[in-house]
Amino acid sequence: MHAWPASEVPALPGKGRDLQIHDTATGGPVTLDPGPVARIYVCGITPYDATHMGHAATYNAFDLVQRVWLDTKRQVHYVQNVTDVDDPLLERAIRDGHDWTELAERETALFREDMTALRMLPPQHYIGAVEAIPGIVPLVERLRDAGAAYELDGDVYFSVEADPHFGGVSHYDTEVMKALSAERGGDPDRPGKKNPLDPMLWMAAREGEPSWDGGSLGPGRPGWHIECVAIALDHLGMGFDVQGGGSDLAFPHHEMGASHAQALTGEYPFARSYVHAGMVALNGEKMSKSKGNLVFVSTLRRDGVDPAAIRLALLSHHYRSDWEWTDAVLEEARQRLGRWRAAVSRPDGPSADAVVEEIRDALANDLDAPAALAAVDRWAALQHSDGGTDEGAPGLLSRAVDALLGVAL
Ligand code: 5CA
Ligand code: ZN
Repeated sequence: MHAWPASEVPALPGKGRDLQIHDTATGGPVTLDPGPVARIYVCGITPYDATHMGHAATYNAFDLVQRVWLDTKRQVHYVQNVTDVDDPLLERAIRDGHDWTELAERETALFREDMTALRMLPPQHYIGAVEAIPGIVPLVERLRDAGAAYELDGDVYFSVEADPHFGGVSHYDTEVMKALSAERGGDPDRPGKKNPLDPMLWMAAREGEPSWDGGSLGPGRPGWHIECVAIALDHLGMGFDVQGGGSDLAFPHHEMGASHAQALTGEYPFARSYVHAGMVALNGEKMSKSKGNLVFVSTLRRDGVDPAAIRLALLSHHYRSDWEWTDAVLEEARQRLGRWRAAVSRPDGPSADAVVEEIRDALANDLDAPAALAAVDRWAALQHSDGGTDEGAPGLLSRAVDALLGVAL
């Protein structure tokens, strides 16, 4: 699949910072130490509805990770998937009487537009589950042949016991895992499974559902976790720097993905860090397509809201906190954008050199975007009260806000 166009990232004077970030697997901060090419996999959307503010907040967090890396003059190798065949997508298509491929294509196209408008950096590889199927089948066959997977009425399940590190991403106990598995696409109560937590790798063709050639597995379609594993191994390999997504993906998705890959390769770890963004709520409940309590990026754009204001609204919350989307959050972001734009539109101003360092320090410290905004706020307030004589300052500040926060002033 094609991704979306990249907005340019201005180079800044001085030196970027190494990123320290909270890793779910170790439960604490880690200083990432990527090579000259940093590798990141971020789980993409299941395209059965438009991009909501929760999605946007999660992609914003991983966009910041990349901007910090780019500021250290590293290259970034970024891979993202699109779960363009899965139960919720098929169910929605049937409910609304749409063709599931058309629904997926339409919503993916809208997602690209939203990401472009928000100045999110595009992945180098944007891969759909359907196009990944030829790569998924041999992985499932290998797991089965190695005894790490088994058949149940034609479906193929992964055996969680095949990975000695199973549990090492989320660290949840078995009861919590079972509950989350039932909630998030698993089937812990299906009779005949070796372990209730075992996730499906390959689902045998069902009447009336799409299916693909599965070689020795028979016709069917892939399970959810193996999709991301196949795409990540194909384009990044083992031991990539960051596996990212919202906190609802820590278990089962990222736990199972890590175990699939570790069982397949015998290597550890799948990812060197697992980074999870908090959940955005609306009216007290997690924003979710299945619940329908959503504020869409595209609706706000259609209503004339500046995407830069949407982005500032996302940045005003720490990525790891759970927060609530409200009109007041957006209004505050609009006002901030207005103050910042007025401040950089003057030909000179207070020196911005220290502000650039403050933004860098804030982001390097577990992506503390609110602290970065506060630093820019202070500069803008000084500009509005005292002004300044540094002719390069407004330009430098705009470039820093663009390069490090993805906001065009
Ligand atoms: N296709 C899978 C990942 S392989 C999937 O989870 N798709 S999704 O469309 O449901 O979610 C896309 C991303 O948005 C995931 O990282 C998910 O954790 C994140 N996300 C979903 N809802 C919210 C929310 N309310 N707040 C923050 N992030 C969210
Ligand atoms: Zn995924």
